Amino acid sequence: MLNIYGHFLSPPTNIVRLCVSYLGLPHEYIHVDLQKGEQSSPEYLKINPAGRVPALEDDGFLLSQSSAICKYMCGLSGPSDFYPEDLQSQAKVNQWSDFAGKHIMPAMGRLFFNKIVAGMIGAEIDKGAIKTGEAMLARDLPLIEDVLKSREFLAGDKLTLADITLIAGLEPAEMVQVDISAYPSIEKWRKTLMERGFYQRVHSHFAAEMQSS
Ligand SMILES: N[C@@H](CCC(=O)N[C@@H](CS)C(=O)NCC(=O)O)C(=O)O
Repeated sequence: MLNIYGHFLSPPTNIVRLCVSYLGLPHEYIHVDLQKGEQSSPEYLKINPAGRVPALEDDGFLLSQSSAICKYMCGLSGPSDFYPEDLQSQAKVNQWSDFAGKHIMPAMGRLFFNKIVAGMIGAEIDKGAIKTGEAMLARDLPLIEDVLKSREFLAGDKLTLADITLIAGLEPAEMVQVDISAYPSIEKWRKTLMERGFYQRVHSHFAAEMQSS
């Protein structure tokens, strides 16, 4: 049984939750309360010495970093279109997953931290970081829009880990006033994915857990 540690406001956690849901692997999800500092508790530091979520425990085997966790779970699940075995197909999935994880997610992270989290934890709002995040999105979302205009999914004609990474990265859009409707192909792709069972089994939308906690 896999134990997945995370927090619902953490996009990297949500990549892992969406991935395990898509793969249908039996697991237990354990909430780590970041606001209470549980990530720095001696118990949690034994699971992830970096003091961050997400983390995974598989019968004593410990792993962190959302991308590494997802690829490990894909390995457990076996070869599939979601994370293909063919070298070049897999490389393309990695390319787009990295693009989403290393460009879109940090851009959204700048907006999310400064527009939402800073207020929650009493940190100073960095307006420069908000501008940088917006500029990063203005540079990269048009490219993704062009890609999704020409094909159904980010890395080709099949849903892959790249789509999961992007959808998790874009989840806070409404909360941070990023207008996805300016990108009709992204909007259509996103709506279709959010209606699917694997997504709905995790949550109806980003931060849905906030309303019930
Ligand atoms: N690159 C890591 C990012 C992990 C990360 O930064 N997690 C944040 C939440 S989004 C965290 O745990 N922060 C708690 C802290 O820094 O104390 C991944 O993809 O897993």
